[in-house]
Amino acid sequence: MPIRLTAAQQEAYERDGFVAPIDIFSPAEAADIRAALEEAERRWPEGMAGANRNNAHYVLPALDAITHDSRILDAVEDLIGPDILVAGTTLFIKEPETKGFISWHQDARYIGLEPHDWVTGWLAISNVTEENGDTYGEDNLLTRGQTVPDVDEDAAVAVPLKPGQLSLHHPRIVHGSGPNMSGERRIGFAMQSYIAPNVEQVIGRIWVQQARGTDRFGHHDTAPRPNGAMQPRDIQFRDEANERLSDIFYAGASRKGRY
Ligand SMILES: O=C(O)CCC(=O)C(=O)O
Repeated sequence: MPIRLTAAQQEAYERDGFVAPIDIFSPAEAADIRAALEEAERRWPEGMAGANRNNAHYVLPALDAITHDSRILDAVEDLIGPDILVAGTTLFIKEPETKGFISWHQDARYIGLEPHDWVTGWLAISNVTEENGDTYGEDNLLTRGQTVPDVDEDAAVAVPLKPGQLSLHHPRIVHGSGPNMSGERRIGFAMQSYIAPNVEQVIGRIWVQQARGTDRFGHHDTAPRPNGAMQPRDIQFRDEANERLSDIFYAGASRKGRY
């Protein structure tokens, strides 16, 4: 018996490679999360921009709390079992009427986590709607050439989410999103990813946090939890973690991008 997902949701994940929407945070909790995030963006604009949107859970307790929220972990446990590590997070923020988009891709193609006993959680912090658009070009927010060509867009499924709702997707599901044509910010927080302890990083090294259960494999280094908002020691650690991430994302590439 699943503990958080319904049997139908679990079947949907097995059939489709994703399950959404999953109700996690109440509208009031989601509003508090958004307020904490936007307060941090106001106080530390540089610290929350560009590559610093990777692994911001190492420097912001509000994001750390989401990553370790038992309701999310219950849903993740239904898919990958009771021993759960968090390998990283990314804030995907698209400002109103901007061109940034995410081309069709599979996370498993570039993240280096093998085998695929892992799942990505994507939490909507704002409304997420189809108005996020459809064009492709130079403003790809992905790090490098991960685009899957010739995707049959007629077979694509829109996944609108309300603030506080979660989607869970499999490492091999092809997914993406268009530019934000709306007048509202589009804010998502990806827990990228929740991995079972047997999963190895085959391109480089990573730090992980133990989210639940036990790790009998010890493949990775252990990351600390934040001591407060934007503490210098935590910032230094996040920067080191993001350096390692950049080495993984750009392994073999002749130039590095912005993320
Ligand atoms: O924010 C998006 O639309 C894409 C997110 C994504 O690619 C991911 O979470 O793996």
